[in-house]
Amino acid sequence: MLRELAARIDEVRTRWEEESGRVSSLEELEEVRIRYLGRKGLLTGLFAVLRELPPAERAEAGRLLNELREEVQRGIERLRAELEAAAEAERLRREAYDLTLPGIWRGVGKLHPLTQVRLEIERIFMEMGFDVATGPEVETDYYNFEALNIPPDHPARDEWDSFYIDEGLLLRTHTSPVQIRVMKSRKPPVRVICPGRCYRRDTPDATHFPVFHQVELLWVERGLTMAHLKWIIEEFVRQFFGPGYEMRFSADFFPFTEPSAQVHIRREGGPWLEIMGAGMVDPAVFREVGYDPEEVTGFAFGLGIERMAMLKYGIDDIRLFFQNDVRFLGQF
Ligand code: FA5
Repeated sequence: MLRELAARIDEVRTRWEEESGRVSSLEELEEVRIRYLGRKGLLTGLFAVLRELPPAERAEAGRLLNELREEVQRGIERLRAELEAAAEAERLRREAYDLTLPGIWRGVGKLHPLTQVRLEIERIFMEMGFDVATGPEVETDYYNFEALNIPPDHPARDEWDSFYIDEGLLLRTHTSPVQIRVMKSRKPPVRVICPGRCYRRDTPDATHFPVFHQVELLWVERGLTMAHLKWIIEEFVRQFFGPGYEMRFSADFFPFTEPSAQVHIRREGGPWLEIMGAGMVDPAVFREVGYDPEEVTGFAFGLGIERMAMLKYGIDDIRLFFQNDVRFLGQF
């Protein structure tokens, strides 16, 4: 009886050694465990036989059986540890970042050259003590023309022909209406710049576009003269362009300034380009906004941002700014 059981134990051991050697996953290991140690498992079956042995043989048979059971249990634990370690290593391998792969290039945006130039102009004047003010692009006829001493039939309206929204409402043709809005809301002294977009029925060419940008400047105080105006402009041009540029100051006419001037700039040897209109604020404008022209004087100018950018970067056609070609815009 004992010999018979011992032979079956050897059979089960041989089979176990063979089957456990083939286990390659935790699922298979669990199947093997159940087949040997489960409630109806091979070893459990042998323990049932044990109970049928004569008492004298039980102790020896029990020892043999327990030896096998421990062998199987240790084997299962070892295999489980190995398989879990392998699974963990595989998970780490799968989740690892490959630092040698090239990254995904998202590209970095840049400010439009007109924005860069506007910010530079604002910086220079803010350092000189000017505030920044803004006004609406959709303006009334009153602010765009009438308050600036341009009555309905004035010939200057041809030069500044606009896009009309309805009678009395239009897209502003310059930033000068912001002067009026500022003076009507503040007492002198006033020292502001007003950057913004303007619209005119101008046919596009190398130096004109129907949409463009200006920076208005207005300084009102006691005792200001044309000499102050000229100094401010010269100082600004010197800071903005640096050496290698020339400036030309000549007479002009605007209904809202008296006297009036225009300013041209060129790179040494290049063509002259008009950058601004300027002048001493006309007494009629001061009266319109409730300032006393006997008390204060002032000056103003309207500067074209596109023209400044063209001169600074050597761009010979204004239309390039509005074609939105990043190969062009990315250069600045
Ligand atoms: C004016 O607009 C006046 N408001 C300027 C002014 C302000 C004079 C305060 C006196 C006191 P003008 O039309 O010349 O003036 O325009 C001024 C500048 O705007 C020009 O020198 C030019 O640089 C720019 N500009 C005008 N029209 C265009 C256009 N169609 N495209 C690009 N730039 C333009």
